[in-house]
Amino acid sequence: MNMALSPANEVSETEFFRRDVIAGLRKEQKTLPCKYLYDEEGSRIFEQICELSDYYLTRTEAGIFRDHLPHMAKLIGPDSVIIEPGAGNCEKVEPLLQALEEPRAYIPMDISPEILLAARTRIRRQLPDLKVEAHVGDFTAPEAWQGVSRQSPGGRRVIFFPGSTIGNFDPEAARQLLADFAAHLSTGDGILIGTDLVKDSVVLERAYNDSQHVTANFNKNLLTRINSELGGDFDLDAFAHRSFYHALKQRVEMHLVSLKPQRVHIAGECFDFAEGETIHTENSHKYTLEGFAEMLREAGFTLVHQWTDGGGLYAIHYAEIR
Ligand code: AVI
Repeated sequence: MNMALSPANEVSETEFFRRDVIAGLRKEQKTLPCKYLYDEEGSRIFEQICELSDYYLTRTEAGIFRDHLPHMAKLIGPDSVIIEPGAGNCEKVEPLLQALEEPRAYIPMDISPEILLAARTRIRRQLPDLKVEAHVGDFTAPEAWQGVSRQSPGGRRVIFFPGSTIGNFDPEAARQLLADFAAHLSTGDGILIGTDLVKDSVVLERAYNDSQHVTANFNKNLLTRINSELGGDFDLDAFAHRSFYHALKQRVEMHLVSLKPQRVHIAGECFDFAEGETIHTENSHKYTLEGFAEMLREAGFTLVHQWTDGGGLYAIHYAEIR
């Protein structure tokens, strides 16, 4: 495993978190970066979200893969190298690796060495001929890509980016991320990427305000994290979870609403909240097929194919550098 890029040590990670929290809560519209939703507990709650019947994204994406893997594998071709930024436990890629014709290598990238190590062991057991080259690092940082070879000795290199993770980037940042991905590829290489689609706001709002309140726990866990890691004194009962679809911006916004006027202390600073004031904690952008094809084009890719489910809820796009 490439450990040269081990994550920042614990002290500086907490310091980054402190700075981001203080800066975000000082803004006119209070905000917190959504990446902080994923501490150990947040990641565990997110896995629960993926199992919810209201949250259609995960199972719909899995269904599209199930139905169209042979076509995807045919387009990618033999001897491919699959690169997965933010791979996590690497579970989503397994059916693809199984379907591909003699894939040459799999390169998962993640900030957690423990998760990567476990996944590498599992994949090696299942596909003993596949070279698995895990890279520890944050895929949005250029350093994380050092050591990920630009050259593939065999077939094409394909970036695998499922889960609608791109939706959590604002459109400009998403375009830039795709352009950065393109810069790590060469002519003939590709990207296989999942996005949630624009749809009826009732369906979207149900997915992000689930009846079992798991998404509410996920959102509020950010306050628990600030309390425990930064010595904050957020009263969790004094905030409510709220998600809504912003049709013009084509995104679901997730907020924490202050239920009363209150003052919160964090790391020696205080923050005042009016009743009804919110902390904006996440955006989840939704795309049309044409809109995302255009974004891929702007980033330097040529669209090859798009697959959707029967209900038109979700899409997987395959594009190449030509
Ligand atoms: C990780 N990401 C694609 C999820 C989404 O749907 O935007 C995060 C999430 N937030 C609330 N529910 C799920």
